Amino acid sequence: MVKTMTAALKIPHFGYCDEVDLTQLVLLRSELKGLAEARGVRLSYMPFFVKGSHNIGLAMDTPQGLLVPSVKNVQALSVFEIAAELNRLQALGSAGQLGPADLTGGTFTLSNVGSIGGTYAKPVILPPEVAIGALGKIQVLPRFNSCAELVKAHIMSVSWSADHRVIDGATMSRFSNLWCSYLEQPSSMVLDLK
Ligand code: CAO
Repeated sequence: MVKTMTAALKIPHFGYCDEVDLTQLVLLRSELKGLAEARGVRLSYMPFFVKGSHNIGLAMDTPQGLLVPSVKNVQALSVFEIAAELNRLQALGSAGQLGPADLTGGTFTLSNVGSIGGTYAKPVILPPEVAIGALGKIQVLPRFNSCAELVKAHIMSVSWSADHRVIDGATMSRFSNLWCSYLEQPSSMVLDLK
């Protein structure tokens, strides 16, 4: 952690925050959670957040401190397979048994600090990666829908950091909009799933 975070300080960080309405995803997960459990896998929200085209590193709070194992080639895995892989990494992390194969090769990191608490963060990039996202706690908050009606919404904030030598603000904004749109309308994710 000392070596990588010191190296990270050389990166000019660009920060970008937004909120995502997870109301439909909360409903979808509640429908799928029992099905996954019947097949021996605990399904949290992370497998939905992770589903992209990368080796997604997951910041993990373990008895040995911060570790970042990665789920490899998430584009080729189903949400269920990502959940199973995350369960495996979490079990190894808790037992202090994560090895070099799991701890190397990440291309993008997500830090779900919201599983402990907090709304916004200023995540530090894990070199040689060029971007990272921190996820806040999912909160039930009042929001207006497209018909200007007040509704109960499940809101999560996301805080991205990007290496401004490689990624500009507009690119980060377009990426964030796309990521949020998949999670706000999880049925659209199903259409593109492989
Ligand atoms: N908001 C609300 N609830 C959340 C949540 C969030 N952002 N994230 C997780 N939860 C819920 C889960 O859904 C789960 O509830 P259920 O029992 O209903 O499924 C419960 O909290 C526990 O989830 P979990 O933490 O075991 O699993 P996960 O897949 O969501 O997260 C992991 C896995 C490894 C990312 C997480 O355990 C962890 O270690 N987080 C800390 C990361 C960290 O330390 N970041 C800082 C890095 S900089 O030092």
